[in-house]
Amino acid sequence: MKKLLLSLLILVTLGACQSKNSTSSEADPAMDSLRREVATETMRAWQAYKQYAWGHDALKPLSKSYEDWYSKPLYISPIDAYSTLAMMGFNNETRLIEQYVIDSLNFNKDIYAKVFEVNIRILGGLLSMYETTRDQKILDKARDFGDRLLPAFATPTGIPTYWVNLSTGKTQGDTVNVAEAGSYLMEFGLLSYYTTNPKYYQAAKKASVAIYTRRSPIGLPGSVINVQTGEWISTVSHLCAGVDSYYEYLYKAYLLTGDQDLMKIWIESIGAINQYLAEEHNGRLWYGRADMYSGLKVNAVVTLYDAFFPAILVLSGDTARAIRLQQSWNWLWNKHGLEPMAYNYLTDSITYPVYDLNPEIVESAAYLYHFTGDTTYRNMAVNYWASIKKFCRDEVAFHSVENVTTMQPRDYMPTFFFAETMKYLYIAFSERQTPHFFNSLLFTTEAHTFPITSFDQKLMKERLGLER
Ligand code: DMJ
Repeated sequence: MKKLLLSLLILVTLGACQSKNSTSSEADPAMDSLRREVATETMRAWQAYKQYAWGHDALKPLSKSYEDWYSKPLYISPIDAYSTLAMMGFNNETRLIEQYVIDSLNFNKDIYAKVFEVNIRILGGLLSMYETTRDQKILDKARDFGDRLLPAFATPTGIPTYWVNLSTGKTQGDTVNVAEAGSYLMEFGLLSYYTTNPKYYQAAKKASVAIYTRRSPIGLPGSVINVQTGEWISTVSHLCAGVDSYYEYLYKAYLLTGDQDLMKIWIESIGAINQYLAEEHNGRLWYGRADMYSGLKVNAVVTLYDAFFPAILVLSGDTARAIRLQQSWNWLWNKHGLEPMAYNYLTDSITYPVYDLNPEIVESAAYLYHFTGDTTYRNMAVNYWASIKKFCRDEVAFHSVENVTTMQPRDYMPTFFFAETMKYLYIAFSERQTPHFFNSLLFTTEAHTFPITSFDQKLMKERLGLER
């Protein structure tokens, strides 16, 4: 009897191990229930936003109030949340947002907005709304907003200033980081496609190419630049926060537009990244910081934003490095229960302990699961979701954390929690299909989605001004 029980136990354990790390695309009731839970929790947080912060930019869930980015609100949370609510099928809510955008949203506001941040959140969100609805009035809002951003690009280098006044078009801020300089190819490319006006894409491309042409002889850009002179303010090269989406958009915008120049820049860039920034430490792969001219490492501080990179690696075909890098980030997450904003992998110390409900590690787990079919990555997402519920869920929604070693709460729910974190969790727990999420949809850096097949490549070339 004992023997029989033992054999049964071994069989059950083996079965459990197999399902833990297997390659499967079969429906899994546990995942289905997690997916539904993510949708329910998204709706709970959304209802809290509506109750306590409607008409404003972001929810402060602990004080049950709101925070606006500027002296006048830009309605950032709903615009950012739209594509996630649409993916989850919350059609009453998406209609409500569409109506508000059409009836009440007016960008003619005398405020200086951060060009990078409002591009990825507001312009990206509006374009995804247009892709879903095909409502001309929404495209008009997106075009109006794009036109208000364009004056920022009228610099000698073509790299946008940090701020633009949405009403007057006046600009401020001559120093920007590389992400702020070169993360417009997707949104501006889409805007050119929909409006048939190449001026947006051409401005975005000029800015990204301006970074590329100022690379060092070994192929690395710096990280901070003067938009008037094109002089590097920081010659430290990395792919961490402040540079990340420049690289992300080279590859993703190539997929969107078919622009061969971007592919050429990407190939050269990824070669230099792997040669000079990659570093092994204690058997783990990291991407550190190096001097752009010598290629020598200057710093081993990484940021949780860098966890977007496994997603780009697997998307661009380098699954081996994607897996190794995801393992490093997963290790760091498990060390604390959530990831710290900045961490030094050589000294094994946290240099900035905040966790802001960021999506990147979940994003990469979702990509790896759907690309490889290996449930290891889906199980990573199960673990991330469990920690987020444990440490960040509150009475009405979810909040950031001041310090991942004490889990001290911070009274703020960033807009990308709706746009990205909840969307990538939902996708990680969704059944694999053919084609899967990441080869049927294009995701902007803020995870606004666009079906790949909805773009005619011949029209794309004409409308973006790629025909020579
Ligand atoms: C998002 O706003 C975007 O993904 C951006 O490119 C960098 N990361 C934040 C969220 O962490």
